[in-house]
Amino acid sequence: DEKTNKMDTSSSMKACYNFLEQTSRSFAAVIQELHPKLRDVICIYYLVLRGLDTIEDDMTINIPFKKELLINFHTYLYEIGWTFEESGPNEKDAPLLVSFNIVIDEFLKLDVVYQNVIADITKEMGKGMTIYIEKRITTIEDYDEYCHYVAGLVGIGLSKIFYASGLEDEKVGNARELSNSMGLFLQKVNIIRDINEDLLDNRRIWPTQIWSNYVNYIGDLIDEKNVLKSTQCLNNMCLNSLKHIPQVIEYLSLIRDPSVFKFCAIPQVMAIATIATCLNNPTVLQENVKIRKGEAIRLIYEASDLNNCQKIMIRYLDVMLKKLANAQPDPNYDNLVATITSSKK
Ligand code: PS7
Ligand code: MN
Ligand code: MN
Ligand code: MN
Ligand code: MN
Ligand code: MN
Repeated sequence: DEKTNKMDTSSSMKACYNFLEQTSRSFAAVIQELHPKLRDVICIYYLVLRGLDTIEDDMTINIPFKKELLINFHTYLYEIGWTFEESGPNEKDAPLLVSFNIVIDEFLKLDVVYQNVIADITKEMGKGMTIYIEKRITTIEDYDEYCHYVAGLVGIGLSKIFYASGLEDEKVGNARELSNSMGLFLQKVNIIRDINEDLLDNRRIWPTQIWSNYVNYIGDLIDEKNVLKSTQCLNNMCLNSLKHIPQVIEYLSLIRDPSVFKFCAIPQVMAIATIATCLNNPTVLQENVKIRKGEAIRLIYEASDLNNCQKIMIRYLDVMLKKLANAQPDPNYDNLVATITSSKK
């Protein structure tokens, strides 16, 4: 049945998988391994949100026009032939928007239940991105709200799709808070790891409520003369992200289908490994640190069930405790040790 499914793949769906491979190194593999009932839906869901994010990230589009595009993006999903060709030269995902009509064709072939979830999430995310064009991320509450719009909503939509496919229980479909945490953890790790590149692009995502305890200006975080304070700030950001781990484990415990489990779990264990690398690591402030290739391959192989995922989590939490034991005095030390220790239970 998997074979017939592959033979039925239209040339426009094949083009969509090509876009997926071009735009995401990490998600392409896990999406392709999904149960045939989910593979195409999630590929299209990914490409729609990637298109929206490409507009959000494009700093060459003037603000009134960008707002209009973000707010209305969900309606373009129903406009046969719609494309966008004015994306800036620095946007690596521009080809997707230039050929977006292909994604629309495939979107309109999806079951209406899936179309509705994708369009609703796109609408809410576009609205949230528009709010944060002008609104600064000042408090930790703002930070969680921004991450909800750009990643928590992705998780909420995925859970609804899993339930609609019949592969997962209604409990998953309704798990809003846990799904939100799945997205928040991934997004926060991305925001921590990308601090240098985001600041150079004039994107300020670390909340003032956190960085102002360490530096006078957000740009000072990547200035080498502030390395001690900035590393403490980095550790505070790591601490903030680690609080989502218990909910991540709880969400994973609800998942039944093995392909859905791997799809959900692999990005989360990669994120844990990334935080373990970033913690107390001043290199993060200067460049984009990555986990080693061999480590990533091992994680993909290992993250096959809940027991293994808990083992992986504990392994990395122990790595973090060891790193902290050798660290300079840090005001976050006690909180970090307490949060890490309680996550292990
Ligand atoms: C539909 C799989 C599994 C319940 C494009 C997966 C960009 C971290 O900013 O590309 O370019 O550096 O490195 C993904 C929850 C969302 C959250 C968010 C759609 C997990 C548009 C991923 C992905 C929920 C906004 C990719 C959130 O990082 O970012 C599908 C459960 C897109 C998930 C963005 C970020 C994703 C992200 P950047 P990256
Ligand atoms: Mn973005
Ligand atoms: Mn982005
Ligand atoms: Mn980026
Ligand atoms: Mn990023
Ligand atoms: Mn990225």
